[in-house]
Amino acid sequence: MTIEGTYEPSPAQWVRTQVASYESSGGTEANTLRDTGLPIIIVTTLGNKSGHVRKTPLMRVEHEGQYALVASQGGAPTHPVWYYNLMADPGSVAIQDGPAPFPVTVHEATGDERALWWERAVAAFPPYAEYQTKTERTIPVFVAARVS
Ligand code: F42
Repeated sequence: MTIEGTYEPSPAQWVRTQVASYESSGGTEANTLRDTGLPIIIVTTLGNKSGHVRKTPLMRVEHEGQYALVASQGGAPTHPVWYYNLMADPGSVAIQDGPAPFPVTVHEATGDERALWWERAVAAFPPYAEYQTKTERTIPVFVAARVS
């Protein structure tokens, strides 16, 4: 299953290279954050302004088939712009975690749900905790569930 539209690769070379390698190898290559050994997933969204297909590597935070998508951007003061794509069209999202992408629906987690998924996210990728100390903004956490 794919999100229809013109794919617009990331302007960041390391990101678009990781996406290309991950997809062309069916998720068997370029599937970690650099040499950390920590797994990543590829999230496809629809550009909320361009309508183009955007692909974003994110750390893999998975629990019983659901995923957290953490809009950390290294603790930058602003959200990554894929955040606005998800907010605009949470029904046009796919995750690739292995050989092929699958459709998901996402919602932004708040309150206890966010606290639970934040704990899972930091367990999967401890730097998230440090990123949160670097910024005034509360790092958004989306929960993605497969569309059955
Ligand atoms: N980023 C995270 O936030 N969390 C992670 O866990 C994470 C892990 C990770 C692992 C591996 C890796 O290679 C990268 C990783 N990143 C992680 C970085 C992530 O892949 C993104 O590069 C980063 O989050 C920034 O996302 P971004 O969407 O802000 O990317 C920018 C650079 C970008 O692509 N900008 C485009 C451009 O042309 O400047 C526009 C993209 C876009 O979606 N445009 C929308 C459109 O309509 O087409 C409009 C968006 C708007 O409303 O302005």
